[in-house]
Amino acid sequence: MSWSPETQSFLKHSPPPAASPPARGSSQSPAPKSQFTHRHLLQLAAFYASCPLRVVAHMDIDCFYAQAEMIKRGITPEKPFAVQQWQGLIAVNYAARAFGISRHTTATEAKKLCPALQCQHVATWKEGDDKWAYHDDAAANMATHKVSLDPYRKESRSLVALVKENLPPHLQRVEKASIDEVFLDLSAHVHAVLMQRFPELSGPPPSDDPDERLPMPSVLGLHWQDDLLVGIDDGETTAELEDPDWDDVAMNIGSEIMRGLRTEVRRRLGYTSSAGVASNKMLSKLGSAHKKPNSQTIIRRRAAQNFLSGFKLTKIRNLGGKLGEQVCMAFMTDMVVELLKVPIEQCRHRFGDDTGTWIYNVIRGVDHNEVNPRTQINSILSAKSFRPAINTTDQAIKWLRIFVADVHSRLVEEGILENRRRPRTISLQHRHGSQARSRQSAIPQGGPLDHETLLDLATNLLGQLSLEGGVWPCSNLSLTVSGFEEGVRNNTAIDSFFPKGGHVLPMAPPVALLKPGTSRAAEEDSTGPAPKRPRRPDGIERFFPPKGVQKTKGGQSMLGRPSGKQPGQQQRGLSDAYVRDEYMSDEPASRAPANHQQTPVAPGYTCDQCDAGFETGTELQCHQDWHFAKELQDQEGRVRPRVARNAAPTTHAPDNTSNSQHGAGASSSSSSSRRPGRPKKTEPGQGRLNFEPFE
Ligand code: TTP
Ligand code: CA
Ligand code: CA
Repeated sequence: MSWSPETQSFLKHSPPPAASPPARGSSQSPAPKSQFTHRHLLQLAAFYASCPLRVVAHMDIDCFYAQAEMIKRGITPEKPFAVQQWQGLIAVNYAARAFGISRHTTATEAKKLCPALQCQHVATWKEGDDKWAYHDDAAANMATHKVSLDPYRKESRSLVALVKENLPPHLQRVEKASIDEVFLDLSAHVHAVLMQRFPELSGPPPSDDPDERLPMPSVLGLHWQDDLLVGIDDGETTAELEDPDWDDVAMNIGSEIMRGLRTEVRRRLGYTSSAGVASNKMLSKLGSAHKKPNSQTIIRRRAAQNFLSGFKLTKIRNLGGKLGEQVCMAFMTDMVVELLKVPIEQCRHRFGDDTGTWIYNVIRGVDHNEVNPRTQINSILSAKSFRPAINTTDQAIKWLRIFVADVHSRLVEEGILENRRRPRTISLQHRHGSQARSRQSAIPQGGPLDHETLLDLATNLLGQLSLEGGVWPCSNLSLTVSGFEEGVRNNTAIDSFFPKGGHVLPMAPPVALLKPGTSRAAEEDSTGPAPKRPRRPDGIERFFPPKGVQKTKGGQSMLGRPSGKQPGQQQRGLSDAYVRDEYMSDEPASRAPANHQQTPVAPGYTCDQCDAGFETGTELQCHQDWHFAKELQDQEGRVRPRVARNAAPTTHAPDNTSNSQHGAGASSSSSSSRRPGRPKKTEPGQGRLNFEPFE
């Protein structure tokens, strides 16, 4: 829906709703009025994040991987069932949870707690295979298997497609929040239903004043069916609400929409789910986790503060990491109910005006984050942690082959064969002891992006890392393709190889092509007959970088091509975060204990905004807090160094430099050592909020 500039300005200048509506039937006000106005209604139709009638829902599938496997195998919900990864459990159904089994239980312990428990190991890629499969012996063969989450990704796609199909196309905003979750901004949909059911709302304001209050709703009570309705004070209720105002009616319509949607998910895909319906993302997410499985929780505006009072601060979205910890330390409590006593001035004094105000508001249930209707992925990662570490190039290449098969099969799902979507960048991350390094290069845009091309590019990157030494033993490798372009025609990007003079610009070609006697130009000129691909050299010679390729320096690509933004290429900014499945690493994102012969394996956590890799969920959370705080700051467009200057949570923290790495530069590198111009690492005790812009 698009609004004229006049309408937009009209919508923006909205006074907040009155604190409370005038009493019904009071002598001063014979015709009872709502606390909401005609302007609020228009804001609702236009998805205004600050609209007090806003309705946002969050839906999360119950014990997702477990249900996925159970549905596939026709196992009924009352049978205890868990999904296993190596010796740990990564999803446990509710029948098994009744025996005290959780994601922290090992498969062996779980069997003791419930001998009838059925465990299914996740599908794996077996070393040497070119397709994932369910292997009975996977748990005992961690060194030669790599987890495939393809079955769950496929289900996740069906879920998002079904949700979108079942909401009116022009009134929906769907954000895929993780592999089994979506946020929905139901505002415009709810507005349409309101107009249909309450024709008295559809006319212009009688006095032409948009700030004129609406009449009170012509309903005496609202029915919430089986939903859990969070109460205004202690206790929860499913009872009707007397004297509802329009925000309650809007929420009631939202809950009806969600009930219908969840029923459809159950009917068509077989999954039970839980949902939270509230006025914003933060509350709706807390709501969906409040009562599981197969339930939905409604948090009306008037119940928000009561609902939040019982939570620890760190349970609130974006406060689960360092920022949350700092707030708890600053005010000596982690309970929201206590933090509600802290005056706004103190919050601002400790955390700066913007962040302080945000903290003050969020614990009161105020959150104006938009539901971001991205449902497409913008990067694909395949990774493996090695215990024991690997020590040779041959071993590494075996894994690169698997990564390539994994990434390629997902590229096919993204439409690579039809040139619907195509990534621009490939990167290889490597871990040796505590040192993490990565190399990336552009993906040539002409010609097919097949296994062989991907393997050449990946092997080339490994070669570049090898040249620097310090590669073995290697404890983790991961391959990422990112920066997807939409609707790439077969040869569209080939044009970009030809500068005005008609010379071919080289783009990180496979190493083999740079061996003496091979013609790079002939190979890349896919407008002519395809030349026969030269034999790939074996052994270490593969790892020497092409002639003329140097490490990135001063914005120049490794091939001397400027790595800046290319014409027509979209610059990737912080707001362009892509949707990525939560648990894409080979290891359980948890806490799942390692098997008895092996030391625990650090899960590979990757930031969905900048590709930075982390070993633990806490590190990732802390890093994401940094993004979040910076985004807040950027939104304000102001810079107020208070707590710390230029502080970033890790050396991976994104800045302009790392964003530009996602550009079309032919090749670039990054490592965990600090580079000039990068933000300094936080000192112990130093805060991390408020930033100066990066030059
Ligand atoms: P969750 O939604 O966190 O959990 P769940 O769906 O299993 O259970 P719940 O009913 O409480 O929502 O995660 C979704 C899937 O992601 C989960 O089924 C398995 C995977 N996962 C991991 O592999 N490791 C983890 O640490 C977590 C939290 C999830
Ligand atoms: Ca879930
Ligand atoms: Ca989830």
